Amino acid sequence: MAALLKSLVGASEKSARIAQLCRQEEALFQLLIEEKTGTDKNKKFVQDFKTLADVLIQEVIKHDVGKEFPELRGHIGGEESNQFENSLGETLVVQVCATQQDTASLLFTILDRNQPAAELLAAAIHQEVALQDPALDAVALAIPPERLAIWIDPIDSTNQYIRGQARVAPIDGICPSGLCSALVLIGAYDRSSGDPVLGVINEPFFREDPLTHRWQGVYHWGISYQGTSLASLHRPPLRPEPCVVLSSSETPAIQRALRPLYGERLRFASGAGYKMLCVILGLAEAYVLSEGSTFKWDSCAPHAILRALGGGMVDLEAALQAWRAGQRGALPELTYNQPAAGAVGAERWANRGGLVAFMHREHLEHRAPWRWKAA
Ligand code: 2IP
Ligand code: CA
Ligand code: CA
Repeated sequence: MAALLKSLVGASEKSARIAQLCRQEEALFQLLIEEKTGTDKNKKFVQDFKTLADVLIQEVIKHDVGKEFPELRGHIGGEESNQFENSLGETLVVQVCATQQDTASLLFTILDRNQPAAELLAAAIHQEVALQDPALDAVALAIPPERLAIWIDPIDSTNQYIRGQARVAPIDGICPSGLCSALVLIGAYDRSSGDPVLGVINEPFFREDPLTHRWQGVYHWGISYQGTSLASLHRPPLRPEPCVVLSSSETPAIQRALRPLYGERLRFASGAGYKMLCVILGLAEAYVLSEGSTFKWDSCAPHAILRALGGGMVDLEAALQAWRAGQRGALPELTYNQPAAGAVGAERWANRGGLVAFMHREHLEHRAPWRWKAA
């Protein structure tokens, strides 16, 4: 298990470096920011490049983890497909090739013959990531990889990633927007039960070094399997004045329903993964989302960490239905192995009933959806 955990953390570190590189290296940065000043053609190309950063990172994770754990091949899914349409309308398959040079040649054709960009990315894709983390080495828990499958969100909060605001003032520790909400999310779940088992959240833009202006990242992980829980973080306490974090596009009805319970302590932030991380870190007691705008790849990793720390993530609609039917026992936690019936495309994997992420069950009981007057 330690080997799989290390492999996923290593893959998240490599992903974070690629995400940082695209913002730090001039040749790549230009591709990202052209959107603000460029012509229509550039706009289209930048649109492509955003997608390319996502697609590439997902392929790197798939490649590296699949190489180490052949049992997982064919069971690693994510937000992106590896079919990528370039600015000329050609469909190309993005993949990690056998050598750095081959990858660079493939990227050269994808990136409109931009050699410096292709070489920088290929070098980052083929680099070795050495982890020095005694806490990871100490993990000894055997979970057969053939029982697991993986969901990847290569970059969550892509809009904030592209916008790239480095200095956004946090409100009680929570940044309403900015680069800090761009995260790499890798979650493993049990193929047969669908329960989340292992999660890694990487924050590539955790801190900017004041001298070098280079970004420093940080990662968090958690495992919850058959009664054993391990995590890189401690369970945060339930504060006497809890707060809830919401999407800035959350419906007015939900905001009105929550006001009596949280008073002024309603916080707003970008990024579904970031809001879940806020609950994991104890910056918010809950994240409530009333719409089906997140997907399995958004919630799997944070959910696994929440469970490792004694929290959870429930389907909001199912929770309301259960309450109305008088069932107050087991909570309808999200699961990860079944596509939504009748849906097509990405929608198959949407968390269609909305969700509530929480750390303390007693908090959920006291301020739960069933106590919302207007909901
Ligand atoms: C998005 C991203 C958005 C979020 C949306 C996710 O994923 O996390 O920020 O909306 O639900 O699907 P909001 O910020 O309103 O919570 P991606 O960036 O990967 O498309
Ligand atoms: Ca996402
Ligand atoms: Ca994404």
